Amino acid sequence: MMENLFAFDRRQLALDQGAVLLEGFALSLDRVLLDAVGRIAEAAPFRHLETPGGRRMSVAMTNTGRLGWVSDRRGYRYDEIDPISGRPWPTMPKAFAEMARNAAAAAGFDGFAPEACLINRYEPGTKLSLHQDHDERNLDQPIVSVSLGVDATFLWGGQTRGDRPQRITVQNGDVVVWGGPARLTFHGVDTLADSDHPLTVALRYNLTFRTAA
Ligand code: MD3
Ligand code: FE
Repeated sequence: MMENLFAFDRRQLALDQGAVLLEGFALSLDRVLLDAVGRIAEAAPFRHLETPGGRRMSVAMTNTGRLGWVSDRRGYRYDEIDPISGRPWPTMPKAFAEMARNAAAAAGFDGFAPEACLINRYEPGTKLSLHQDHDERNLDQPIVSVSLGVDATFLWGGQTRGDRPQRITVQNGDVVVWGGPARLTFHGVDTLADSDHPLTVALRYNLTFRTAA
């Protein structure tokens, strides 16, 4: 009985073909995930990557897992080595991989085994412009994204850059699974507003789990 308390208002919303919002799916793990992010960032600090065009990204990033997503003047790619430390990325915590696998399964993608978890950190004023995630070789595998801290507005367009994006608010603990026909959808995050969250104060974190190889 007690374990079902508050479960009634957790919606599972189909945002699009292949895109499912699992409201609050990671809520009971929020502290565990944020504590782990803190430990990961001690070994692999958040940094503002340079785009191939030479611009500094406003989102700060780090990674955990066998592979990490990096960007520099040479392009975007997955790498086993953190270019700052010269060492492998911190090992992906079991709780991360298990949560991502369970979320993917809840959205209809069984057997998801993430190799990379990109961790994005947003402060007020940070945004992520519309883009596609196509640096992964196996596009049959979904991407699982977990929002932590301050609310944000996801933008997701269509299959071409010009499609007018739809907007949806994502909150601490929300998980979105993007797969199948939604896998190459253009998406981004609107400018983060000034806000206050009990666990992260002004910040938002997003974890994206991917199979990269
Ligand atoms: C839709 N991150 O790291 S996650 C990214 O909130 C990224 O930090 C955003 O986009 C963030 O690449 C949004 C939502 C997301 C992730 C992957 C997708 C949406 C997606 C892949 C295909 C379609
Ligand atoms: Fe993306």
